[in-house]
Amino acid sequence: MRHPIVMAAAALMAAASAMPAQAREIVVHMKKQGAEGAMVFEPSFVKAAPGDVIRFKPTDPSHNAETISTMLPAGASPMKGMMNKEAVLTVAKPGLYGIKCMPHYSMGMVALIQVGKPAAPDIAAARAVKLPPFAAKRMIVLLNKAR
Ligand SMILES: [Cu+2]
Repeated sequence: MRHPIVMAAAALMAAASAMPAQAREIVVHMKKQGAEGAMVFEPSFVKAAPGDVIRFKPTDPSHNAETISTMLPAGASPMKGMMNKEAVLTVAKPGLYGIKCMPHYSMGMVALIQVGKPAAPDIAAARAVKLPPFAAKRMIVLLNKAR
């Protein structure tokens, strides 16, 4: 019979390897004016890992952050932040999460969260999603960064 301490150590190591890596917190600012123009999320493109937490901060007033229902990984929970409040999105599922600010959606205030490594069909599906013209223009630039 193996020594009980050795067995306990082996069990601990097995448990540790089954746990996900430490989740990160990523801050995205909601701004009236940023490096990419007026009404922006900054950064507007985020690479995250499953389980990471994205915090959308009301750095400037009159914004919110919410998921774009047509640009969300299968099985991912939608999120709708309140105006002028921090919105928190835990990205549990891998894939592409489209984010919009409702008041400035038509002005192109969108962001893209890439979680894990997106599959080519997922990128193609996101490209096919219809958005308001200014939002579509910015989203295409963000989708070009997804890989
Ligand atoms: Cu806004």
